[in-house]
Amino acid sequence: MTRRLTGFQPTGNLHLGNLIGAMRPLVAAQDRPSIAMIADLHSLTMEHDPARVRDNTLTVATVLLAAGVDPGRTAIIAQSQIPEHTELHYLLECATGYGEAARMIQFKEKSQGNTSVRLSLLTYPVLMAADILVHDTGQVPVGDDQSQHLELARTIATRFNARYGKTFTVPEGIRPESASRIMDLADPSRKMSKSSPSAAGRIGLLDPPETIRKVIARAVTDTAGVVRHDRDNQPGVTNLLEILRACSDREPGEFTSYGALKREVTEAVEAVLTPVRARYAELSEDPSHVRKILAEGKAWVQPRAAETVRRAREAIGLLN
Ligand code: AQP
Repeated sequence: MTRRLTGFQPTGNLHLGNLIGAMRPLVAAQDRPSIAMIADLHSLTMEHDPARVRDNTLTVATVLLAAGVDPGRTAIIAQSQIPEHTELHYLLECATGYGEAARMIQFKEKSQGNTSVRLSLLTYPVLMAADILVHDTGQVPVGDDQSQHLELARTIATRFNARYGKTFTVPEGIRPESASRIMDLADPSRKMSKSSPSAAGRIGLLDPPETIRKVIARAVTDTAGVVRHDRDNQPGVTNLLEILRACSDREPGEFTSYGALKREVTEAVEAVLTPVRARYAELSEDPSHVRKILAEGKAWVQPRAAETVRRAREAIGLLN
């Protein structure tokens, strides 16, 4: 059956968007072989605090478990602990043009106005291609911001196969439903994001209930005064309706005021996050358990990754 890979950067501030858009679909698809990869190497492409990357890596693994990812069915791995990712990265760089990497929109956006751009930011999409190809991944859930990178991964795989012989599975992107894109509560034109400097628009998965209540109470709405699902004209209200739908698993009813809508959203979000928080607290009591899960995930997927690298080395002309 087609293998699926979902990545999470350990950049802190995991939010409701990560849960609804990525963790829940991962849990829902656990009848298929899946890998949840914590992309710690990717988080080194921008200014970073070493201790935080390490802590955040364990936090993401713990939150994945708390959200219901079953390590018996989904391998949870830390990217850097499987050196085959970086070995394949180099081989793929030898099949990628400089121009291909430099024209990635995310590279342009993240490097713009930045005086010290890391070389790894340029080559990030090639590492992402290695992450996907090394595990013979058939499906990658991608949002709009990653679709160009997935296209590059497909191009590199296809080119490598054509030039050096069939080596890689060419992956397909699968689109999350548009409804699963959760927007920032303070600025609903942007997606809810870990790296947004302001926490005003973010519902943190581990935030206390009171903080979440306040963030929802202050969510930007509009002056229309009616609760309608209208993404173009009422993006804030529509986002709240989408959150409600995702958290209560039913179509929202009628609301007479924005206050009433926000109260119901708060309750629904709390109902979803309370068990995640409780499970997270339990798991945090024994950090060695989470490290063991990562070690088991590594042991599970590494033989296949090593075999892919062996094939790629052979094909490109290296001694095995
Ligand atoms: N707002 C969102 N709504 C739905 N899904 C989302 N995801 C991210 N934001 C939303 C999904 O969460 C997974 C992990 O994302 P990531 O760690 O790769 O980071 P990202 O996609 O770059 O978005 P973030 O979490 O907001 O981080 P920053 O701010 O660092 O860019 C992915 O499957 C993603 O689609």
